[in-house]
Amino acid sequence: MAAYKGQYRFSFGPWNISEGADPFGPPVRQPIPLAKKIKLARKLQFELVQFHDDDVVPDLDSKSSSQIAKEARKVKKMLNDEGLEAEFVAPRLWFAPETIDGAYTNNDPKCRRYAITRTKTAIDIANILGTRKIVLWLAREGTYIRESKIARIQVLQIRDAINTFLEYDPNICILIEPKPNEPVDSAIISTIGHAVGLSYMTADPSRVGVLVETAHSILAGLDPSDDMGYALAHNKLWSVHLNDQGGLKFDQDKTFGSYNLRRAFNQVRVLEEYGYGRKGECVGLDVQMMRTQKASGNWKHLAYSRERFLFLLEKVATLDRKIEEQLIRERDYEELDRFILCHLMGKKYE
Ligand code: GLO
Ligand code: MG
Repeated sequence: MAAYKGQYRFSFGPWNISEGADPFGPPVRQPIPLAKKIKLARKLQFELVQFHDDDVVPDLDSKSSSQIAKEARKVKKMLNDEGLEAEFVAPRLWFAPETIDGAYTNNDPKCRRYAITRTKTAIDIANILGTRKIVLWLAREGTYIRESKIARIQVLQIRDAINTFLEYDPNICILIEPKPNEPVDSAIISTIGHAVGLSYMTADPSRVGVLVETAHSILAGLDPSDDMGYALAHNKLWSVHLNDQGGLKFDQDKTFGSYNLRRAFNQVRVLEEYGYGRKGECVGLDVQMMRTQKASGNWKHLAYSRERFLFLLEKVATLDRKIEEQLIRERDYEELDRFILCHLMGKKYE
């Protein structure tokens, strides 16, 4: 298939410009106000912003619905003023005391009710920001010890929660963002296969899709471009979180392509060649700068992830398909391996 140079729209979330706290140390940079982050997005040539519900309205749980609507409208105005759009809203279901042991799958029915109500508020915020996309990163839907919950029940609890949201707002789409572990030991919807399977169990599978995050696929021991291909084959790849990850460690959210350029190339390639972005899907980044980074350089991980995506797009467009096809026909994969590496390294192949 001939490479098609698509039009891509990029996005990131306010949490991608962080203060650098980790479980072993305090913040190392001053917090940046949302309005400044939104301006920076514009400056870095991003066109959309991703949000948690409480990125839009801080301390959400303590506010009335009219106060929430008022604050959300202010953020919508900030976006409008910069010519930006919201890509999605994600309910943050892992901070409140009610979500200590899970949200939709909490063993306590009161806590499950909290999670449903909180998600409906996130949907209301999404409507004010003008996006139909709701991302569910199912952070604590899983177990710290196996015996505390039963997978057979948890799956159906998540399905029922999703059905409630589909009914609550007939316009929204749900994007499931799976991750195999962290913060829980074992997540119940741990891979893209699980998420796609779950989407078909819901009341309206045409409104339930997935978001593939590079690091999450790698943490599951899978190849992110294969996960993207799988979701594309189901017409369910509605967003991505590009970043990078050095194997089975904590979730590193490194700058796209910084660990494994070839793996990044294959992600760009599958997106470019199979129509991603042509229906308005975004190239979302979920990258974190290194803790060592000084505040003055707090934009580099974002700008350079975008730059690398565009660079790899060129690599996709200039790959000599005839040589590739011939090597595949000859089943000479050792030679194909060398051909791809020469191409990525900018070496003449002969
Ligand atoms: C963490 C997730 C997280 C989500 C975000 C949006 O591992 O990647 O960053 O993407 O909360 O739902
Ligand atoms: Mg993510």
